[in-house]
Amino acid sequence: MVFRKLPGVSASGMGLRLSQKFVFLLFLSGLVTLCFGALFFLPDSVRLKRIFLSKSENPAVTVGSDNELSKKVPVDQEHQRAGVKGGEANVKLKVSRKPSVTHGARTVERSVGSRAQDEWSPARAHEPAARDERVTSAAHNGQRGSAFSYEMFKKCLLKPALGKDQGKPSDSETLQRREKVKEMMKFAWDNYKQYAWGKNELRPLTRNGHIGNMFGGLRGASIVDSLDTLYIMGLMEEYEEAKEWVQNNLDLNSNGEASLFEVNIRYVGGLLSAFYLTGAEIFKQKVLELGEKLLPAFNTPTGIPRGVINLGSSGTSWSWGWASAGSSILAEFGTLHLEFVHLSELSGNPVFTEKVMNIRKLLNKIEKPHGLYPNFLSPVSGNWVQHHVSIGGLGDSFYEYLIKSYLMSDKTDEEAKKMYYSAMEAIETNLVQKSPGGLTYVAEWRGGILDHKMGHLACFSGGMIGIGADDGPAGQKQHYLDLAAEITHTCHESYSRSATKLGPEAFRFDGGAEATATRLSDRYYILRPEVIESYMYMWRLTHDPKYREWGWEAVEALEKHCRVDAGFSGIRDVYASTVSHDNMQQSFFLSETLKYLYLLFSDDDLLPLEDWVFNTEAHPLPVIRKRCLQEHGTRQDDGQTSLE
Ligand code: DMJ
Repeated sequence: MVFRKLPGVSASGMGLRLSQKFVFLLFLSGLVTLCFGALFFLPDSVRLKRIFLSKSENPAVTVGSDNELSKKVPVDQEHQRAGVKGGEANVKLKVSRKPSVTHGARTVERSVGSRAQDEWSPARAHEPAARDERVTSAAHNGQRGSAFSYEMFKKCLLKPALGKDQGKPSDSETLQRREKVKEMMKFAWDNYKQYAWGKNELRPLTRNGHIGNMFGGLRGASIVDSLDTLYIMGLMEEYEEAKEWVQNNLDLNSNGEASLFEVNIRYVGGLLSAFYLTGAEIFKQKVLELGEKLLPAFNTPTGIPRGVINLGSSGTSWSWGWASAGSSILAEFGTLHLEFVHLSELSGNPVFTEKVMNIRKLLNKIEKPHGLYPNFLSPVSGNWVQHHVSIGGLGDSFYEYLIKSYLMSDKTDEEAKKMYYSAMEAIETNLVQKSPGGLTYVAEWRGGILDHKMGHLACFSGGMIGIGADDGPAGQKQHYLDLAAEITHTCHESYSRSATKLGPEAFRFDGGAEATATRLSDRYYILRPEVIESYMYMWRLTHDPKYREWGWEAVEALEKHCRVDAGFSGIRDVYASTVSHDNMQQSFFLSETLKYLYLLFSDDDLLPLEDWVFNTEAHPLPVIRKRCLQEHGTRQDDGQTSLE
């Protein structure tokens, strides 16, 4: 007993008064808590941490279980959430750490018709190197199913991926505009290469690279995001450099904490589309390896993944600290379907499809207020956490993936179709508004109260509603096309009402505002694609020349205000005629903004919409024509990886 030796302290009760003992005990327990808490901030590799905080998995829990995790260990870490269709850029965030559990899953199957095509080869057009047809996926643990054949896949496309002449438009003005966009891509790429090679994004003012903390230690986000854009633009030298970097330098053995959503849409989406367009085996190998690393995120009581995952061997996952009560975000867990179905297609392993079908099953079953899907859901209880509904940030790409799942299934995924059109009906009834000035917009909904605001992110919805127009309830096609055109018009107004002719992050329809930002904090533009994305779809659907004109206005504005000496930069205030740059060339500028502009000025046969759906980062993924693939013998044991 250390106190016995202290001078003036007796052994019996140590001579301390009761209140002194209490203060001392309080101090002691505080010290112990502090030491224990400090363990969480040590790197995973520290032995002490592994001893005290073992990341053991919890036993399996079935879907819909309400069991709270007994081993929950809350701790906060700083995280940054940027560029999520469901979130704001450059906001410092906290995540709370929790252990994971496993859950059951289900296998589904689908069959479709198609037309074979074997007279073309995009791989041959742009990819002189011989393809390695080895099937690496079978070597992965726990995988079932047979080999994926790239040749067979190509036969099941209706049209050549790159069109007759790489989508070259016949009129000279459009061709010139397309060339301009290609030059912008080359400029953005060259500067990234010169100043930020291997980092995630370019900082064009300071001429250095940005790594950030969204990708869990993965590097080269701009490279992976650019592969398909370079390829379709015919920038083959640059594409080869990018491919070589993926081959030699894309290290997936990182041990950092990543956004599941961001890694999925940029890395998984980018690698998948690069593989489907080129047939280069390296992309398939990498994407299957990465896909497996994402699976532990689904180990929750409900199978709804958490937002943050450790890409290392622990596979531990967390919810974003800023999300109410440890919830998962609709736009994050609802934006995995397209990529995961393709991971199953390529690997022959049904587990990826099972994971996303399980999410869908829960969403289908759960009660929805007024038929709407709130943005926050508990991955533990499977219940909504609060009633904020938005087709912009936090909700957006969930709706996009419903209709695109249907289209990507060659229109066989009836469940996705039904969910999409019911959601649309609820959105129209509850959120779609007309401003006093006659602009149609989609408001946000907070427990029944409307917030008359539309985010830049929500502007993708013009294109989404447009591509969904064909397959809605009978007699609704024109209605949906009109709605799509009206929303796209409103988003264009948000651009044309600013000094720079670029749109703000959010614009409002209250207090006299009509499609303008009323708050200083909403005035920035970070090279986002959504408005241009809608122009591209609306052009393809209507061929109304105004969409190409609007796209060209955007090109001119980007050139004038965002182009700097060493790349492109976002701006802080679209209403200021003297701009202030944010020093960031976002990777989605190369993967989305410039790609959609290039497609807008190309013929429709470049990545035809009959064959390709774009993931939310604009990475084209092919429609899966199950029956055709079966007829051509793509697999021996079909049915393990598809939807019915
Ligand atoms: C991109 O990463 C994707 O479009 C995502 O869905 C939303 N945010 C950015 C672009 O704004």
